[in-house]
Amino acid sequence: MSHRTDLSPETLAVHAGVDKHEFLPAVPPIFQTSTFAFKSAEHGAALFAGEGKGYIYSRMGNPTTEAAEMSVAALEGGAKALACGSGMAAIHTILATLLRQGDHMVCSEAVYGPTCTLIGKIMPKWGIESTMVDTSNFEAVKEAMRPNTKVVYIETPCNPTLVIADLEAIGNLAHDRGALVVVDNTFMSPLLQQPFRWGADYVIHSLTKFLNGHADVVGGMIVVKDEAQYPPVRRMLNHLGGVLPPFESFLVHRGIKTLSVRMAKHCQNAQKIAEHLEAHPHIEWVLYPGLKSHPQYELAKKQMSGSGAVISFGLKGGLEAGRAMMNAVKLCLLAVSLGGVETLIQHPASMTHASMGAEARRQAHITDGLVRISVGIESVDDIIADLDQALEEAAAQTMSVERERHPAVT
Ligand code: LCS
Repeated sequence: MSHRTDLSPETLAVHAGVDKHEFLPAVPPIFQTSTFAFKSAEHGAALFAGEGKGYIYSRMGNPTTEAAEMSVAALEGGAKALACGSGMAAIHTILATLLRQGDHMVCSEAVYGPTCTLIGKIMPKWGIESTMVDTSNFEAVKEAMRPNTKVVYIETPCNPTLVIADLEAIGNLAHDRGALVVVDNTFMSPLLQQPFRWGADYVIHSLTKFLNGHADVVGGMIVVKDEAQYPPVRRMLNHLGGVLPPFESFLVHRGIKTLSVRMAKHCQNAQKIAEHLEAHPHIEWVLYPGLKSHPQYELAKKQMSGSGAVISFGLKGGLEAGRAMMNAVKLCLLAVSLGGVETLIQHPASMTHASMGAEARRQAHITDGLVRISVGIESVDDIIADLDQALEEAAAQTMSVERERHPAVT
């Protein structure tokens, strides 16, 4: 598995992973098979011994899955990649590879809810402790490091608070202390941020989001920087078993071909919507890395080449108004997930980040009033019209509830 490094990301998105097959198809075929026949007993034994080229069993490798893996590895500038059955399977697999009983990890405090639950509640059962910190605060990361810290796990921008960690500074710190850096690059995709350039050792993705981009696959990816990092992760994935099946691999590889045009449109739409919301009379606050008001706006410009599709905001009427707004949208889908072509709106405290528990949410500044949208690639005017009518409806409803509670209010 190797790829050219002289090509631009737009070109790699279209071509990487398209190996030349004997019939020269423009698109790699779907090897919808669980197992592969050996030419002889000796051939089978050689493949099991890791000698020679060939496939054994689709949990241990499949050509269609490999095509998707090569594509993401090329885009991230990594050596190899391993496709997993979900983003969570990718996170579990990489942490199980890198950590053992008695180890400690430092983790961004605002991460996708189930990531927080895996690291904060499940891994301690296996003797692996963690400290959750605000990774946008370098001093806090430094303070959280212990002699047995083996992994620093970063989501940047964080889900859903969109705070941004300085990948270069944290990478240097972690390496000085003998720890490895794992970056969840889901919110950016390799088109907008390449963590290996800033010192990351492993990059993971939920393929479910921008990489596949069409809301029809659940998948994950682990990308390794150097070839030598691959075998232990491969062995762990083979044994944990959370692999991506061939058909899903095909869909992901197909989705990636349009990643560059989708990301450009996502960013363009989201910037306009973030600016619109920031100026809207019913909106209390907006967080989006492309707004000058974002606390790490300068850092975002340094390590990201676009601001992404996710915007978090709060309404003046708080949680009640946010709920009313989500119930009033007509074009946007009231649904979790992000990074697909359609605009989605959801409420992290009661949905994606419910499993973390109230205390972890409070620490991570995931307030009850926070509403998150993932901006799709529809006409931006249509999205804005839908958000505006939903905000008006929410304001009218909140006002009438106030009137019922306090009849004196006019
Ligand atoms: N990492 C990030 C940053 C995520 O946002 C998600 C899922 C995952 C990992 C896990 O990936 P999965 O297993 O779902 O493929 N985020 C979701 C979200 O914000 N809404 O629904 C899923």
